[in-house]
Amino acid sequence: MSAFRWVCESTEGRARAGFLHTAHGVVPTPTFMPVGTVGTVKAMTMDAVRSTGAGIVLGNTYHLMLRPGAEKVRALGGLHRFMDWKGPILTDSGGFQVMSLGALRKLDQDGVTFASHIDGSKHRLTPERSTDIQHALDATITMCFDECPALPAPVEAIEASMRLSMRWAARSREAFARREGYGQFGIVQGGTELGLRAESVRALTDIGFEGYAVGGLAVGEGQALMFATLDGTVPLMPEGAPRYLMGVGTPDDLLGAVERGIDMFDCVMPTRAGRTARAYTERGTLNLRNARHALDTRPLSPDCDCLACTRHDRAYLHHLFRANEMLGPMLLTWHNLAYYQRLMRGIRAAIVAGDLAGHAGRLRAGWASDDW
Ligand code: PRF
Ligand code: ZN
Repeated sequence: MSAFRWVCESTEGRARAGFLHTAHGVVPTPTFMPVGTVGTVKAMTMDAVRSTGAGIVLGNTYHLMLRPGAEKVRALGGLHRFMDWKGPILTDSGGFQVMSLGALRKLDQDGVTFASHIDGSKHRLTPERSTDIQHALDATITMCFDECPALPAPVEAIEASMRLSMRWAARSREAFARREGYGQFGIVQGGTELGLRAESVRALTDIGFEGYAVGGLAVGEGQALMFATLDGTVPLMPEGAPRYLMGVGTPDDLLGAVERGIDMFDCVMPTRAGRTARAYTERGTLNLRNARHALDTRPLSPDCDCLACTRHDRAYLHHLFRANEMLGPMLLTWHNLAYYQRLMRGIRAAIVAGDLAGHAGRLRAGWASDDW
């Protein structure tokens, strides 16, 4: 089995094309990870997820510890077998979900105590417990247990939170069981304060991880501030390790972040939007519930090889959503994930060909055209 490593293939400006080698296979980067929160990419079979070209998926410590429970997943052969995904799986560490789900919670220096959003039962997560759970799930990539403050927040609060996350990162690393082909990522925090971001990168590189994530963004600061923060942060991160921007984003966010040196992404957008009739395409987004699609016999996107685009037309998709049929969310989730994977393949090919600048211009012109 090969060691966990990221190998650069080519660069254009700060953008990188490479390969992530793991115990569960090799993933070309930049890559987008579909979100499989509770051991399922909602509305999709794993064969359908595979057919879009996805190479790695994400799972969640928080949700899986509550249901069915990490020990149950371990007893059932680990998350790969449980959900039928043989490729790499990255699991988020839980802290972000405890906060973002607004669960009743109490944060202290040691960890966080919270009430389950399912039945109100009391649970506790610490860096050690989160890391152990991710081990029980058999995550290919384990994330550090961190805290992500909502923005805007007072600088002092962001500073204290970042320093807490760095102490938790050291404890997460201590608790991590090293295995060939498996890795653990540190998470850079510090809001939009570049000085705090630099301190956070130093703290994490001193500990040493197989990869580094940028957390604490896309939490209300807006795209311009997010990009400015990446401009000041990513160049400080180790060149030889994969870089992951957590919870981002729109196609335009992904393109801008790749241009700034990011290799990995995850986001609920393509799957969540698909369930609510919103489609991402080369020509911007559209809502299939809109009456203008009722008699439209064109495919959703002529460039797409997904089932929704090759076997059905816009009028049928419109009908499915108006009739609240479950095939509507299924087909549109499939399409959106196919679009996100096609987007990443195109961006990667452009970096390798040395034409990211030209490709980016054409992508942005297409999204702006809104040509229906
Ligand atoms: N930390 C963790 N998970 C996350 C984030 C974070 O800061 C974000 C921020 N966009 C999304 N998911 N652990
Ligand atoms: Zn499609």
